[in-house]
Amino acid sequence: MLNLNKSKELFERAKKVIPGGVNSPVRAFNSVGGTPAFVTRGEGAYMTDVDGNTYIDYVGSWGPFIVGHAHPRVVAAIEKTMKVHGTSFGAPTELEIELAELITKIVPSIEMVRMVNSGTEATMSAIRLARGYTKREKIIKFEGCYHGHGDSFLIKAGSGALTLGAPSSPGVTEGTAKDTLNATYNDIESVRELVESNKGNVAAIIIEAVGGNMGVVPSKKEFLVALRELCDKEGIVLIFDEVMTGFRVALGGAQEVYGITPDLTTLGKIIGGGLPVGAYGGKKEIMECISPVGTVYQAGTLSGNPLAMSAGLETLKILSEENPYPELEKKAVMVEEGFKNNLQKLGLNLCQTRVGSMSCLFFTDKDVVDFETANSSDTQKFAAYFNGMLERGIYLACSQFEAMFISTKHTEEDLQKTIDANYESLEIAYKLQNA
Ligand code: KE4
Repeated sequence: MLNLNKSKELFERAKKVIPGGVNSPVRAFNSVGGTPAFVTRGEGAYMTDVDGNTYIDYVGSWGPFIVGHAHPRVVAAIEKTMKVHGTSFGAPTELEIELAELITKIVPSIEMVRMVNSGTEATMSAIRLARGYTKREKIIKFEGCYHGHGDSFLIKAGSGALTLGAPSSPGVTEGTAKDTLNATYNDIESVRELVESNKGNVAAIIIEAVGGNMGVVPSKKEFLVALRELCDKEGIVLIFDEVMTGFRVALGGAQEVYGITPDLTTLGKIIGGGLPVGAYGGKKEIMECISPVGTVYQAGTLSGNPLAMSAGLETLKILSEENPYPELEKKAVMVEEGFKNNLQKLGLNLCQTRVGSMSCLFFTDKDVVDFETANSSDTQKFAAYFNGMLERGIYLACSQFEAMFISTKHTEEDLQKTIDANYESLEIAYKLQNA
């Protein structure tokens, strides 16, 4: 049994002053049971908790740490900015230009980009921009996709909203909800029906080209092609929410993997290198509708602050210079094959999905292609598996409806240890232990 005594004490203390003891709901371990480990150190592929337990980390702060926790170059960049310049001025700085220039160089569809402080701010701003640009009201999202906690998105949402049983959140008014239409992922007919029944009034379609918030659910290429064609035909703004996939599944994100050009892209996680950064960008013609050039308003006290810019800039420089994607692919294939062999040995038929270094093991024998099939997973068995892995020093996302992230810092030894732990934890989850 893991010694989590100090975490237990801290959790009780936290719950007195923070709702659920956490500052983001999914962290509370509600869907897997037990006490969340309170972390005191992250380094490379590892995290250590207050009781001294060290884990191989496959959450990476929910995606940002593709080059590992506390990468020496990122730490040095943050230290330099803090010591030489400062943390925030509320005035323009050269660092913002550098990060914007690098993003627009790496992602050709992004001609201009605006920095914000989270993925939620990025997606909220992108749909406001699309509505202002098209003068239309409705947005189409996909059931099971998660675009942050903006009111317009908390209708049949994924991630923590799904995990904690409130995909459509209380507090979102009817007035807001009526302008959000939900289609079925990978089902172009469901999109066409909504477009037809709201002819001329759909401002944007927003999609995670690789769903990462109902577990990992890749979209089908032909679906995205049809989506692009439909948006072109109907004058709808196509928004790729690449907060999770940006710089993750390829340097150029999911749009590079699929070869589809969105009109707007939202970013987050990796572009902050572990500090709070989000961004939205795309066609100049659309982006110039944003204040102060245009009249669509969006602002932020700490947007583009030099401290966060330096962490994100250094992370993207490392990814651009080192091109770790072939290596990440090899590591991810090793884990996928190892899990597959374990499943065969145990006589289990579970669905694995993966795009690049983000993957998911679904506790269902269905082929997971959308929210409904993802939701057929046995979350009780996932919880038993999760705790088996945690006991063995493997830190996974504490929900069936999240992703497993491999970083440049995971070693082959780490991966083999994970594969071995996967075998034993599946035995526990399915009560297959040899007598
Ligand atoms: P943030 O506001 O949490 O920075 O980003 C929201 C967001 C937007 N779009 C996508 C595709 C996302 O995955 C996210 C946030 N992802 C979740 C993890 N699935 C954040 C973890 C959490 O909520 O604690």
